[in-house]
Amino acid sequence: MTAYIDAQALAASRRLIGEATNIMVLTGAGVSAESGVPTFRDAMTGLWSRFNPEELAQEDAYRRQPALVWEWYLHRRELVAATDPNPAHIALVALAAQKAVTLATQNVDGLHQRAGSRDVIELHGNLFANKWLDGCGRCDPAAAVPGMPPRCSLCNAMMRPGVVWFGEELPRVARYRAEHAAEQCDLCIVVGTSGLVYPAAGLPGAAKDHGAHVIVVNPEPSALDQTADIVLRGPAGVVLPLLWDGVSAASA
Ligand code: BJW
Repeated sequence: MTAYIDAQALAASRRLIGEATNIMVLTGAGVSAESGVPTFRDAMTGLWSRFNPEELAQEDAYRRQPALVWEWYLHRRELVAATDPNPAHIALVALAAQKAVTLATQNVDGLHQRAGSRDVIELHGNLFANKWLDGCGRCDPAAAVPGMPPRCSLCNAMMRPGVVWFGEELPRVARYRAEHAAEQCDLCIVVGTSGLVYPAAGLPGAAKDHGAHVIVVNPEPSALDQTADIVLRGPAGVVLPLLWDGVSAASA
């Protein structure tokens, strides 16, 4: 299964990881693919096959069709709840035990945290969190009126998932922490993202501009390949465990 991963690129990556003192990891949907979570831009299946996720993940879509979009999120919550972290998530926990690592994820699935990663920077929020759309300030989730979606019993505001939709600002602390990590790191490892969505996709470039090396792990070409010093073509669950395996030896 690993035969097609370039051995020289792997060895060079191990060397960079061994030498690094401050590593930033940026993950995207591909890191959870081997857990069975479809990537964001994978074609949706079953009942959802006629919808485009980019069109559903917007406030406008929610205002127009709240029941439909809420149901999509409930479906995804169920799907993710039935999955487990895979060897890629677990390898990142092992790396953080050996090196100073800041982990920023675009994923909303919480699988890094379930694997044991701490202080994960969630750039796009969390699938299992709720907040209010146009709430009155006194909205109480415990007193929400059940429905599709649930509503505030006081002002009738709609509950919405605590994720970042297109056109919305990223959580400020998360964005600040990620930008700071990108500027401070000496190695940025980018795993399983198409690199199409900003501002997250700008982080590896910022790291490079500040002198860091960049490694991209992805079985397919991505928009961030051109920023990378090394591209490792392979699934994260195979590539990452091979990389950390070499950390101690390279550091010695
Ligand atoms: C594997 C694998 C395996 C498969 N192993 N790999 C600059 C330029 C152009 C546009 C913009 C810009 N700045 C901002 C914008 C607009 C917009 C944007 O970027 N649009 C582009 C699409 C053009 N950005 C925004 O709107 C952001 N907000 C913003 O900028 O606000 C400004 C503002 C300031 C002040 C006030 C108000 C506003 C917000 C972006 C929010 C993104 N949200 C989503 C949805 C989250 C909720 C949900 O999940 O429903 O986040 S969109 C979606 O894309 C999701 C993802 O986190 C994100 C990134 O996707 P990702 O992770 O890369 O997944 P995929 O599917 O694209 O790729 C998977 C990859 O895995 C592939 O490469 C596979 O090959 C690979 N893979 N198997 C490793 N086994």
